Amino acid sequence: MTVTQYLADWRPYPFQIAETRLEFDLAPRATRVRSQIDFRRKHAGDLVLDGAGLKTLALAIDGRPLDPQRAEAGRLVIPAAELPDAFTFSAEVEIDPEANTALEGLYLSGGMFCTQCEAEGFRHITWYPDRPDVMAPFRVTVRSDKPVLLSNGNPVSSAPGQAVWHDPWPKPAYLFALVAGDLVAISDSFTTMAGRAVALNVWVRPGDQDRAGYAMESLIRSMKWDEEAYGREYDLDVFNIVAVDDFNMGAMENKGLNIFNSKLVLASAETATDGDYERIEGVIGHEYFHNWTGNRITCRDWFQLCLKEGLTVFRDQQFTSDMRSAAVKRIHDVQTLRARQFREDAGPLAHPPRPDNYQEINNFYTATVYEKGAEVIGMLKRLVGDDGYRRALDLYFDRHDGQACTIEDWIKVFEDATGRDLTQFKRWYTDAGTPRLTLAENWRDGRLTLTFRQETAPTPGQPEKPPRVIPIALGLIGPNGDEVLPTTVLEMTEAEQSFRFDGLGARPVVSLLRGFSAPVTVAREIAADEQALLLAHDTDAYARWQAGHDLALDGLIARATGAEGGAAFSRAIGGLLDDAETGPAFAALCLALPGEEEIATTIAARGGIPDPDAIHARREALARDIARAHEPALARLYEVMQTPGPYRPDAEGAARRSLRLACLGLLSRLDDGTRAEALFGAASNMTERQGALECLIAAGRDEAALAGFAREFSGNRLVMDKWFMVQALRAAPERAVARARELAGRPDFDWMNPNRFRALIGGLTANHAAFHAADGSGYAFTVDWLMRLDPVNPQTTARMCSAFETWTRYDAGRQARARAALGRLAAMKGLSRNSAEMVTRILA
Ligand code: 0A1
Ligand code: ZN
Repeated sequence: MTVTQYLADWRPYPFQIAETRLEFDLAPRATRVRSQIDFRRKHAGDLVLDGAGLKTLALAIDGRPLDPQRAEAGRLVIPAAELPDAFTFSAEVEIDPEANTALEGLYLSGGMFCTQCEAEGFRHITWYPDRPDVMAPFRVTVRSDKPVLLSNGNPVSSAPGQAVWHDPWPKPAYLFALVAGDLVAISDSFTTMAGRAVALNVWVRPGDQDRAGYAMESLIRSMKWDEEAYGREYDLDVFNIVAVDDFNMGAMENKGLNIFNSKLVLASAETATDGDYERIEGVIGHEYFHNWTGNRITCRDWFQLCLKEGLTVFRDQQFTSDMRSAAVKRIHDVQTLRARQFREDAGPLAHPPRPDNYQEINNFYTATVYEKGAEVIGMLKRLVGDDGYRRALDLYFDRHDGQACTIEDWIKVFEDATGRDLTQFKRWYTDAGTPRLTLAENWRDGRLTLTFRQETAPTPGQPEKPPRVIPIALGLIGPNGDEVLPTTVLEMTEAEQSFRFDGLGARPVVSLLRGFSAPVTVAREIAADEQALLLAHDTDAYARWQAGHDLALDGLIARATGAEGGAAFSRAIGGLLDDAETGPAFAALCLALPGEEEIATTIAARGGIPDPDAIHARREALARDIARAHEPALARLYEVMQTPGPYRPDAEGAARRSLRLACLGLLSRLDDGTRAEALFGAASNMTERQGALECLIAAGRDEAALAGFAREFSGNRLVMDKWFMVQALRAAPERAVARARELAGRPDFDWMNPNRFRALIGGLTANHAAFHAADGSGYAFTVDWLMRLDPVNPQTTARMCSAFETWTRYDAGRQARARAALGRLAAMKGLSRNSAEMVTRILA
C-alpha cells in the first residue's frame, strides 16, 4: 500500500519534550535501547510515536507498565484519556544493527557502530515522535566494549565501557547520532569569536590518520568563515567528525557529531584528486554550516527540506568561492545545476523546491531541493542586495533560533527586513520546471530594445505556470570589445516584457544572464562571431565561458545532426589558448567540450530525438579536429602547466593541473595515449594519475595501467572505487557494458557498499552512449543490479533509478527497451516503497 503525505495535512504535535534520555547497550545482533521521554501537553490529542522494526520489550507511562503488544506496525498510539498533562514515557527495545544493510538507524560499518537518522531513521532505534518539529535536549549513555563512544553534545563522563553525553540544544530526532568503534582522532582546537575554546576531532580507522589532515583544516576554515561572513559562532565544547565507509549519502550534520562518508574525509596527494579535495572542503563546510541553518533553526516538516538544504548549499557555495576562485566556482555550480537539476526539472521526476506531497521523503534529497534551492536564494540576494540579505539573515537567526520553520517564515524575514513584497517570488519555491527565456532584439537609431518572454512547460501535477520574477543581469559589449553598459539587473515579472537602452553609438552585443542570475534556459538568436566577441571580451567570467560553451554546443549539434559544425568554436579556442596561462582554470573549462548528456538534452529541448551513438562519434570527431588544429599550442601548454614541487591541493595548483589534463585529453586523440602513458607512470599525485588513466581507457590502451593501479591500491577502498568508476564511465561505448559486467563479477565488487555500487553501476549510467546502447544492454544490466540491491538498500537503489528519468526523449526502440527494463523492476516482488515511488513516477 502506498501512502501519500501532503503538506496540507500537517498538524502541530500535541506535546513538547522537556528531555529525552537514552541508554544503549550495544551488541551487533541485539542492542538494547532504553528511553525515557518527558512529555508536556501543548495541544489536545493522542500520543503518537513512530517505530519501525523494533522488538518492543517494555513500555511504561510514569513507571506504570503498558502492554508492549499495543505497538502496531510503525505506530504506537496512547489515547489522550490515558495521559496526564506531564508524564514520562519509557520504553525498552531490542534492535539488530548487524542485519541493518539499509544503513538507516543504527548499523555496523566495518565493525563500527554508527547511525543515520535523517530523515526518518530514528524510528528504527526506538519509539519516538520522529518528526522534525519535535525538539528536545538529549542525554545519552552508551555502553560497549568499543574504545571510542560518541554521541551529540558535550561529554559528561567517560570510563572504559561507558560514556555519557549531554546535548543542551533542543533538537529533532533526525539529528541524533551515536558512534562506537575502534577509532583514532586527529585533534586540534578552535577559539570562537567570543573566546571559547572548542576541541575538534576527526575520527578515522587506525591507519587513516595521515589522510585526515585536510578535513581538519577545512573544518577550521569553515568555523572561521561562518563567524566572519554570517556572525555565527559554534555553541558546544566539542565538535566531532567521524568517517565511515558505508554511508548512503555524502555526510550528515548531526549536532556536534557529523558523520561522513569516508570519501569526503580522507585525502592524500597519492589517493585523492583536486576535485576530491575541493569537495571535502565544501562538504565539511556544508555540514558545519548546518549547525545554524538546519540544527539551531530546523524544518517544521520534511516538505520544508530546502529551507535548510537550499540555504546551506548556498552558504557552502559562498564559502568555496571565498576559499578558491569565485568565477570558477560559479561556472562549476552552473554546470552541475544544468546537468542534474535542469534534467530533473524537464522530466517525469520534476518537483518544486518545496514539494507538497511525497510517498518516500528519502526520494526528495534531490538536485531541485538542494541546488535549485540554493539558486533561489542567490536570486533573492540579487533582488534585495547584499545589505538586504545580511539584514534578512540576521533577522532570521534572531527571530527563529530554536524553532522548526517553514519557507513562509523564511520569505517573511526578507519581506520584513527589506519592505519588499515577495508574493510572486514565492513561486520559485512552489512551482516546478525551468523557465525558458527568449530574447528578441530591436536596434534602431542608437536605441536597443530587448523583449523578453518567459515560458515554463507543464510539469507533473502542475499544468499552469504563471510568470515568475526573474532577475536578469546583463551588460552590453560594443563591437570593439569595450563594455558600454556595466552589469545591470532587470527585474522581469510579466510573461513578456521590454527594456530599452538609449544613446548607444553602435549596435552592442548583449552579455546576457551574467553570473547566471537566474536558473532559466535562454533561447536567442546570436551569430557565431558575436559569441566569439563575448568569449574574447566579456567582463563577466560566467558569461564569457557560456559564450564559448554555446559556440561549442551549437557546433556539436550541427554535427550530431549531420552538418559541419564547430569551426567557429575551434577558431575561438585559438585566441583562448594564447592567453591560457593567465587563467588556466578558465581555459580548462572552455576547452572541455559539452558532455554527451548535455548535447542530448539540448537536442531534445530543441524538439529533436537525440541519437547517443551519433552524439558520441561526432563529439569525438570535433575533439580530434580541435586537437589537430591546435596541437602545438596544446602540446606546449601541456608541458608548461606542470606543477613542480610537492603537491598542494590549492586552487592555483588545481587550476594548472586542470588545464594540463584538458590538453592531455585532446592530445590523446592524436597520440593514442602516448603522453598519457608517460604521465601515468610518472605522476606522483592522484589528479594526474586518474586523469591519465581516463585517457588511456578512452584510447583502449589501458591494460597495463589498470593492472598496475589495482596492484598498488588493492588495499584502499576509496581508490579502488575510482578504479571501478573510471572503467565503466570512460570505456568506449561499444565495450563499456561488457566491461562493467566483467567488473561486477569480481570478488572485490563489494556491491553492498554504496560507494562501490555507485562507482560501477553509476559509472555506467553516466556513460551516455553505453547506458543508452541501442540493444538495451545498458538498461538491462542496470536494472539487474537495481533489483539485486533493492532488498538490501532501498535508499541507494531508489536514488539510482533516476538514471532512467530521461528515457522518453530517445527513439522508439530505446524507449521500448527502457520501458521493459523498468517494467521488470516495477513488477519485482517486495519492491521497496522507495523504488516503487521512483519507478511509478518515471513510467507515469
Ligand atoms: N542532511 C544531509 C544529507 C543526508 C540526507 C539523508 C541521509 O540519509 C538518508 C544522509 C545525509 C546533508 O545535507 O548533508
Ligand atoms: Zn545539507
